Amino acid sequence: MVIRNPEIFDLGQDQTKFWGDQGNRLDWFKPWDKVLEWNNPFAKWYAGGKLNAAYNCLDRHLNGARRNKAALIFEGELGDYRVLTYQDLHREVSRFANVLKSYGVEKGDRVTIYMPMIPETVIAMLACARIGAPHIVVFGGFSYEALKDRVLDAQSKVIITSDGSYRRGNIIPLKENVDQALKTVTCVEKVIVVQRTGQSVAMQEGRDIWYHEVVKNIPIVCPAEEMDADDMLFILYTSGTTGKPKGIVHSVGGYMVGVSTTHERVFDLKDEDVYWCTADVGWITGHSYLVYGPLANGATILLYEGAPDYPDKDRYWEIVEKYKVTILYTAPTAIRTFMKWGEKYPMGRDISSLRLLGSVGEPINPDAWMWYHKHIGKERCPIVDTWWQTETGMIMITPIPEVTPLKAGSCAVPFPGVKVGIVDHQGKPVEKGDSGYLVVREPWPAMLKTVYGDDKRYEDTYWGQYAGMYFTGDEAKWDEDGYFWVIGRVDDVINVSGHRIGTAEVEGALVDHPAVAEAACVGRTHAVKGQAVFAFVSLKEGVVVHDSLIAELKAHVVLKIGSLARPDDIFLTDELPKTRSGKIMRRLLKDIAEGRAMGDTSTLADASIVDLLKKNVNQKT
Ligand code: 6R9
Repeated sequence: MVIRNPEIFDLGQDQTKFWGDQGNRLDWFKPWDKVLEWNNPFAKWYAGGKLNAAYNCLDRHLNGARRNKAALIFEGELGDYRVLTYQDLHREVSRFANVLKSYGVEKGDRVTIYMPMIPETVIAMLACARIGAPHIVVFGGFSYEALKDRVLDAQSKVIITSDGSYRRGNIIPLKENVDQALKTVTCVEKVIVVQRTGQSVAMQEGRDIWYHEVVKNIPIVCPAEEMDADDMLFILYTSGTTGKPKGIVHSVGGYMVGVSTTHERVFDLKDEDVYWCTADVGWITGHSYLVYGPLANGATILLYEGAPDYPDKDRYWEIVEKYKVTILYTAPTAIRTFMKWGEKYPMGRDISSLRLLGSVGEPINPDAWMWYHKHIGKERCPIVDTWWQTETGMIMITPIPEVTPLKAGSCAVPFPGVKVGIVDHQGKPVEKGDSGYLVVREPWPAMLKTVYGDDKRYEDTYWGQYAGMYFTGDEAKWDEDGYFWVIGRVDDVINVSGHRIGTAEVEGALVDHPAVAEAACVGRTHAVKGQAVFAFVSLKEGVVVHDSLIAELKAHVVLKIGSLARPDDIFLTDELPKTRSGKIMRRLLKDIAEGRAMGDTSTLADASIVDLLKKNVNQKT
């Protein structure tokens, strides 16, 4: 059934030969000695090679006609726009790299970027890459507490932020959040502030600097640092099963080969494309397929600052029409939102320039797939449903346009050079037609290098479940044609609108509130967001329940993490159902939250709690 193009699929056994060939797509200061040094589970890809990510995204495009090609088209929420050619972007990146150097940022120093979706954010990332300073991009929707955790864990020396960020006509006070976050932090020496919204902000003498002032008199030539292929390119924090988010470390060589290869092949990139990835740069999709992959390939990227419904619900389609976007890469939650708003919005705009559509972040339900295909792709554009993770760095399972026949709701087959499998709880491969845990069987170039500062956590979390296999935390099914259907997470991670939220993080935020004794969170199916957070909370003895308590608890989660983690429901209960050994029975709570018949309660310490919970939840919802 699957038509395989021999040129790109027939790898035989030799994965490293394939990735060795792909390595040649980049410019290297020094060629690698060995494609892969595998010291299970620690990999060194392109060992001995030297390169620079920013050089590969910019300098090498400057020799021919490409230097005048649009590298970045920026559309502001207010409708303002800017276009930077490759030459422009190269100049701005070099200039800002010199600014960072002038403040003592050296190779290996960490820099936190807490910004809106504006050109300076991309410039800042590439400037860090140019001088070999790993960046930590923190999503602008995270609270100051979440920002502080990340700054501290990475021990950042510099923060780059903006005065504020536009969101649906409102302003999010990013600089103010940075000030709050830094109250008790000592590692940060400088805060560089981009002026975006123009609102007044407090500038701390000696620490805070305006971007537009410091870039004025700085040289525009800055040589790119020669980095080992294995050096760190960036850290990106993501939620896991335990309390604190993990700093996922990606290294320069393997990551750049992985993202540029997949970006070109999966999106069937042509030189004249206008490529729009709607993900925020605060997520891995923004890193790999908005910045590094496309720019390494010399593509024209579109960067949109704002919300999809501002000023109206056709904003995305207005942008497609305005810039003649050819490739659109977005998330199922966005597609379901567009479905809810109705097809009149895309129909009112000329979106005929689109030729390829992508989906990422969570399983796409066949209904949403069909709607995307019909109303956006006009039954003409292939849809690439791409499965991957922050940790994998690059797309792992995906159709290849014009090569892999598509099935609505399936992410199809592994990318060439990637070996994934589905195993049962003993680690044995399941038969076609069955489901099990999704694993990766062999190292791949853009794989995470480690968890920042915690090699053991890296080993235990990802390679400790089944010997020699990378554990994804996802459950998937294999069909008769060998197509993969990802079902969802099997660990304590909730996927809200394509964003990973650890139940332990939300629980930690709730118990931090003085009224709360205990909390347990589960994901509940949600028509638009995929999943929503449902929290069960027991209060401390003597706490008086007042009308605004639930709202107060929700606000506390927003303060600790950000609005993306706000529980949709908080349910107060005297006790949480526990096993006799004292473990909270999450599966049971999930069944209750979903309104499902319940599973095995035989190990429950006090079965009457469940009846009570179920009755009360049903009454409430
Ligand atoms: C790229 C990204 C990773 C988790 C992953 C899985 C889910 C992502 C998916 C998908 C089904 C797809 N996921 N893409 N599930 N089909 N096409 O989203 O990274 O934020 O780390 O999330 O997202 O559950 O394990 P990240």
